[in-house]
Amino acid sequence: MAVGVFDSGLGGLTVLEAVAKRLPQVDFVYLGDNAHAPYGVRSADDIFDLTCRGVERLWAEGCDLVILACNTASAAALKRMQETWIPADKRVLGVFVPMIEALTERKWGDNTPPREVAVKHVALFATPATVATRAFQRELAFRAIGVDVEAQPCGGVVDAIEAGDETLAEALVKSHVEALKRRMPHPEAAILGCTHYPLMQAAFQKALGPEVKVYSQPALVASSLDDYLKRRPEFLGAGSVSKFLTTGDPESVSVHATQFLRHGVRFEAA
Ligand code: DGN
Repeated sequence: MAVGVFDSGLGGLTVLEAVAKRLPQVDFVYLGDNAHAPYGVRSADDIFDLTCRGVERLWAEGCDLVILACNTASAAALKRMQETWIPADKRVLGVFVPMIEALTERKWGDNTPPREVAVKHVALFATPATVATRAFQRELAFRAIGVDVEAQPCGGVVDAIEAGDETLAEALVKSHVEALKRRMPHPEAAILGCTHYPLMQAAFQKALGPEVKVYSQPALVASSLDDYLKRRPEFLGAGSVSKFLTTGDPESVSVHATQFLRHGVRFEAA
């Protein structure tokens, strides 16, 4: 049985690369909803509908477990999907919980009551839609008390990365970090809550300063999935297949993805 990885576009490839490297014995099917990207500026209802459609497409590929690599989808749609829509024989996991578990030094599935943790001031960088949901703060409150989260909507960064304009992306990161620091001058930790930001991790670290611990998703999601699959051996396969689907134009998405990852990827029409 393959594991599905869903994203609004190409950013989730950063997560796919990390999970495929960590779990070479698992088959993955990636679906990028390029026809409707970016999600970061859409309404919550819209994001819910598009994400459900994408997840259904991955179920049709035999992926009974789907990871929402997209933070915007995880923040705006996952809770509602879990409460109202996902059938009992399927699982859909998001990307916030692995970061929160790392931040609060909890193990996967530790559901004990919230407790004090070492980190008290956390900066969250994400798309405007993700920030607006406050989903990160809600998930954190289940696990930790006494943590102050300051969230910075990072408008423009995804578009600059997608356009391959590294200079603009760096300038935007610097100005978003400065804006955040005016409200929280000394964060101890920073969460990069968007699929694209791992590509700008060095710029975030430089602007934040060396004393700030930066949490980036791909490796944390990979390690959390590794823990989860230890209890679900039915997902272990030949590990040779990664299939790439897109709702957009496969030719141009393949070209774009190859530039994004700096190695060849071939997408098929979803
Ligand atoms: N994949 C989105 C996220 O992680 O928030 C970023 C791209 C977008 O749709 N805005």
